[in-house]
Amino acid sequence: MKVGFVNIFGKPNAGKSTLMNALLGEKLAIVSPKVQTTRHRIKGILTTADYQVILSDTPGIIDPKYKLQEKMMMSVKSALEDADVALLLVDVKDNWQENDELFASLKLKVPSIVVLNKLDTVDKAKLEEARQYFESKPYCKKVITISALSGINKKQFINQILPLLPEGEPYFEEDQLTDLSTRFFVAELIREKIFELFSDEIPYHTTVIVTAFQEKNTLIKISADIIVQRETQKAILLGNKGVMIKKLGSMARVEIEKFVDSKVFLELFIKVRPKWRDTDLFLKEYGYNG
Ligand code: GDP
Ligand code: K
Ligand code: MG
Repeated sequence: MKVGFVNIFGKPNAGKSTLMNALLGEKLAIVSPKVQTTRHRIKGILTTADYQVILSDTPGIIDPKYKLQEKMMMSVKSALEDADVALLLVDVKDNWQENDELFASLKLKVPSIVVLNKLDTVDKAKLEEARQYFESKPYCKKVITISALSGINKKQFINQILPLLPEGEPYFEEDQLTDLSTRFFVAELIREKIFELFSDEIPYHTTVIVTAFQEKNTLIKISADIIVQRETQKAILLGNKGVMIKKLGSMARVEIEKFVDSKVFLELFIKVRPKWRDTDLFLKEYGYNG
């Protein structure tokens, strides 16, 4: 069977996480209109009788400004190194040349497919022009055009990748969807709601860690810590008389219940950890290993 690692790269907001979820038919990667929502490399595994495709969603490629971002870019680097095929995702209405320069700078050693995303936002002529632009680039084996948001033809999409994958034995059991824990995804869903509810810098100064996960009869009891850098950020997250944290809790609970397919009791605590984004010990504790 065809077996291989297919890693998704691109600028922030190209739609990497949306594509990953569309291919898996399951929401593994959180999505937001804000850049740097994705902080980890997230694997999603597609297995049939004919193939096992191990997809990786990665953080958008940026110039790191603090240690957390350095760790994020290390996870991109490791994904670059173990890919069998690279999917280079482009928001088709974004500047093509900037994307080209980024891809050229990656010095890819594996076959690469340029995926032009958000075709719903441009006309046919523009899309064709973009296709021709990227087809002429040395790193580009082929161009695929999609709208990850409107839904993609999964079979057609995978069929374009399979010829580029090696033959081999599967790495994962056929029913395994990901290599990360349920606790990780629960924390991510809470983080997604923080991106939705709070503007400005709050989401970027915040991380979430699940501290307890207990199944009790028909209910799952989950506790999570929300880590911020300053008391003022804690006050914003709490809101007047705790109104914001309550709202966050109920929005996150709805998403988590869908994910774990069970009723959930969710308890959130806010903790202040000055400079956690720049402290190796904290980054490690919160699961940012690069
Ligand atoms: P990432 O940063 O590359 O992971 O991008 P996300 O998957 O988080 O998506 C960034 C934004 O683009 C979100 O608001 C998505 O809903 C939006 N988006 C993703 N794919 C499409 C698409 O095909 N069409 C349109 N119009 N928007 C999209
Ligand atoms: K995003
Ligand atoms: Mg993402």
